[in-house]
Amino acid sequence: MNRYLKYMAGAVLLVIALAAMACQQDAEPPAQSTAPTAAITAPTEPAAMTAEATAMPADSESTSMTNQGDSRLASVMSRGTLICASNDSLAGFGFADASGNITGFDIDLCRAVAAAVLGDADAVEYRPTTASERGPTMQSGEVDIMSRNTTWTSSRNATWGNFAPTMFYDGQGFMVPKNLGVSGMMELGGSSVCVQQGTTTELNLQDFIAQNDLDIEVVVFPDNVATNAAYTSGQCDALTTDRSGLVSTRAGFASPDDHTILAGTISEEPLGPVVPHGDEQWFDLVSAVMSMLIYAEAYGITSSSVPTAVTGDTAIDRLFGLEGSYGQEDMGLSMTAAQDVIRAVGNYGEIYDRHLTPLDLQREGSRNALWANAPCTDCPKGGQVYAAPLR
Ligand SMILES: N[C@@H](CCC(=O)N[C@@H](CS)C(=O)NCC(=O)O)C(=O)O
Repeated sequence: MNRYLKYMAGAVLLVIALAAMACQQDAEPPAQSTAPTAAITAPTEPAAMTAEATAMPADSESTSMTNQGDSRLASVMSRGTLICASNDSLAGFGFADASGNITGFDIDLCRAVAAAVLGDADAVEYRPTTASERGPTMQSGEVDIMSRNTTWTSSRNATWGNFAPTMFYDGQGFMVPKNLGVSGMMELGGSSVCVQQGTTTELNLQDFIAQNDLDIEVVVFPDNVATNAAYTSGQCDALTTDRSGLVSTRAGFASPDDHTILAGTISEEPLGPVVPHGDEQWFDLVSAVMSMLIYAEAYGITSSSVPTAVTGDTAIDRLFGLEGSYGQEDMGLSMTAAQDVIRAVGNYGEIYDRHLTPLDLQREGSRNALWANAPCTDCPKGGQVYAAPLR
């Protein structure tokens, strides 16, 4: 019996020792997690994709600083301004006038965040950023937000920052001079196409050419101005970018009617704001500002009808901080932040009408209408514009 007990005790000890060894092995990081960053760049990816997804700033110190948990909200508040990477050459979305004032649909999102955090929509410092500068700019941590016709993709999400809800749903298209006689995208074989580097546009064009076995000469330029100038001077037969970008660009031509935007799109381009990785509170706050704009429209509240006393409508009262909470305390927002936001920039529909309706970018019937059963009575519905409910 004693011998049997001794045998059992030995067996139990052996099992415990083996289990401990196994646990230790589990605790080791898996081999692939220590693989060098370069492994992310699959050799089969097109060069442009590789460069876009992995471009890192020469000195990544400031990136690690933001990743260590410094509060972005605290630094914006102590600085007194929001630093916003923007476009300055795309009319309607982000465009600088002769005196350097930047306005547009994307710009108003930065203004809305500044109003939410600082109570002042003008407290924004803009950093005009070309397409290829976007990755390094986000990774450096030098801006608080980027709001600039930027497509949300998985690799950008993994390497540039977190994308807040989409502000404009788009797809890539082509524009040609009417006298080229091309009436569809599949007729572009044998032509040359101008495109800007560092964009999803450039990558999608490569896919489109390969998939359809088209003989297209791709002519790449470093920025918007150079790309458009090359197209208008006839250096290439066609211009490709997001359809909204084509509409905006064509509106600036001397003779817009001489150019056709071909029917159809070759990609998905959900355009929205990005915040640096490493600060969830800041990401949540920016996402909530998008919710404020969208739900203010859904509830029929405009810049001139912001309530400051309880209305009796629970959802409206919660949004404007008059009753209940949607998490303002946890996000570091004042209870009445939405009052400042909507008074300063208006609701989503007002922003759209101010900047995009003049370009003839039809909202009604497009994906940029509010979701199908949004509660408003006089807003365009049946689209995809939607964000986290405020509660
Ligand atoms: N949505 C696409 C294209 C964005 C883009 O940068 N488009 C060009 C052409 S419309 C632009 O805005 N360029 C301005 C610049 O780089 O100065 C992306 O995110 O890659």
